[in-house]
Amino acid sequence: MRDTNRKQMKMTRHQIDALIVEIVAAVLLVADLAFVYFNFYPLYAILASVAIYLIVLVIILIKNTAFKKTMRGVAEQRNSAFENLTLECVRQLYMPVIICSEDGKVIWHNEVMSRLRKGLTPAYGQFLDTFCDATLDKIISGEGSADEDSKNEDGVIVHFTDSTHAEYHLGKTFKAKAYSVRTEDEELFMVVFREITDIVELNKELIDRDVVVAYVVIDNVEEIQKLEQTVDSTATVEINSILRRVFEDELHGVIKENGKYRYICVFDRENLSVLTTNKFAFLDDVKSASKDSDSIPLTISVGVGANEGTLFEKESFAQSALELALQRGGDQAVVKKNEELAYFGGRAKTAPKGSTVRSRVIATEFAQMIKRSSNVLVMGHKNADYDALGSCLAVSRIAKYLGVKVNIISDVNDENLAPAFARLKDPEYDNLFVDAVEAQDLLKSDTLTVVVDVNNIPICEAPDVVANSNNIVIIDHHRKVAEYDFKPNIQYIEPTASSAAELLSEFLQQLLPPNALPKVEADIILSGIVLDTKRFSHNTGIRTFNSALYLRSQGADPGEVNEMFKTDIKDLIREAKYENSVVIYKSVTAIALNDNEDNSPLARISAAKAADRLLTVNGVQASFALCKTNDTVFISARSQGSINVQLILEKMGGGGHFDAAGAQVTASSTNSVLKQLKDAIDEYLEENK
Ligand SMILES: [Mn+2]
Repeated sequence: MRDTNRKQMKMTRHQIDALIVEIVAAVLLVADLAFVYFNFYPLYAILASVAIYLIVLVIILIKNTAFKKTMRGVAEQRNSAFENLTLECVRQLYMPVIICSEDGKVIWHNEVMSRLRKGLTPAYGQFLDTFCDATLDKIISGEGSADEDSKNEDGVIVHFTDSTHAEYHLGKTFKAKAYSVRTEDEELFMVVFREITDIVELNKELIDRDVVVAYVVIDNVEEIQKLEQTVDSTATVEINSILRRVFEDELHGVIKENGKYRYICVFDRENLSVLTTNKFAFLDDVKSASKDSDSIPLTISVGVGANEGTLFEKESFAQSALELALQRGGDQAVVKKNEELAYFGGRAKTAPKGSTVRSRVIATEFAQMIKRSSNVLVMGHKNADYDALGSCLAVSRIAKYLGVKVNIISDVNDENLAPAFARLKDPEYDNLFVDAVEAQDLLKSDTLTVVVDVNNIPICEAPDVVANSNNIVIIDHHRKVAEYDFKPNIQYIEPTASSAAELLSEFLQQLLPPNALPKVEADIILSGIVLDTKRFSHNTGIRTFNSALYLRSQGADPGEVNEMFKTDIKDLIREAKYENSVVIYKSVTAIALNDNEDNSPLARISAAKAADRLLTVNGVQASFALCKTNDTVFISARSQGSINVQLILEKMGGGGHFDAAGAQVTASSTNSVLKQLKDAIDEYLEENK
């Protein structure tokens, strides 16, 4: 580029010279003309001047041509020197180089290329793709390049494919890149092959020899300690030696203690298959390390980070795999490889999915407590509902399975539970239900008393029985209201669970063999979940569906469960009384009144149902149903989740949950209570602006 510029500049200077010469010649000519004209004949003057002008022109022409010739000569000399040099470089280059025509025919190749294709030289006139696994077009476009981002930058991976002389290039990998070379009349391509065999092999070896990181924890130590059991120290020693055997002797890796009951392990990726093919069998060895049958067996969870990448990335993968193993209930291994997850639950049986470590540990402890007792008494709350009854039945089934005598304290004449009791016709249930008085007679020093679906002892079915018991277990899903003046042996209170039936279903799943739960019990337990979740629309989590799935697998029939929820005509009329009096208050709450109710225990239930139904009205975030019987007004409140009805009714002496609460007020008319309620709502909305 710069060369041509300079050339152009010189030519211009030369033209200026010529111009000056021409001007001088013209001046001379005019002077000469004037001289001759005045001294001789005009004809001579014209002839002489034309002659002089012609001579000048010839001189200029000759000068110009000579200059151009010289310049061309210099340029030509330089070009041929460069061409020779370039060709020599390419020829001697250690990399194979081929020059092809546009259609991929070999025109020229260097010596390295001929050495590479020994005995086949020259390949002139052959098409590139007859001895190479890529066409010229593919190499030019960079298509199929290993790295899509650096398309055509780095070249295309190719192999020489001539089978007759395979031994000279077998297994060698090249990256080919094409450069366009333009001559005057055609476009040629110079293809340069860069050998990357070593890099490919090294990369493969690196991946093979790549390490994986694993975390191992003894997952139930904390839960065991919460139950005030001591951790079996001989078992922990035994587990330690099992882990060393597996990770050091079998996997030839490294294992280091990384906190209490927690280990970090590093081993070669090629050994990971040792673990996966026997499905982490050592999980079972660990479980049997706790030989003392009286204690809860220690179990471990394993998280393996088997992704490619830095050690740091692998460690964080191992960490998240471990968390997943723990969330899924522990006693299992999770291998995380990029987006892929593999679960291993030991050989003996698969770990129950969805439930927590806590659920599993407590179920085991609960079963052991039942086994140590002479008999079991189980009860729900006063005015029991399906959740309470279903949970009682679940506990009784566990006790029966473990061979321990069991009774449920319940009012068999409760109208509200009639559809359920109507189903328990089997003689097996004849002597199962007792009242609070009978229960007192059954209470012995080694009786286990189980309270389900309630944790506030004064409102349970038989508070006196609880007060006189030595061994108490409380299983509930309501938030804990108060501390106890006694110490329950097990306190399993999980406010995140939808229902007590959900928690007990997990226990059944863990403690009972498949198909040991009678269909009728599965139906009633499922009805408990259906009731408390308002048909799976409230407080429903993964564990809720997991429990429902289990109950369904044991024969629970949603259709028959639905039958139990059917209202009779009296209920319908009772509930209809609310409908005429609905008012929307403060645009987000709905209030309904029922002024003339008979003094039936069903009155409160009708209020609850009315409040439930009001919540289905568009825009209503909280609902209140007021029901008057004699001198008492019952209030049932429900919330969609944004307004805390518990706080509102607490202002009126009531209580309950965030989304379901109740109160009873002594009053002669609903109107005065309505006024109080509106004040409470105002106050709450003011406080929670
Ligand atoms: Mn409940």
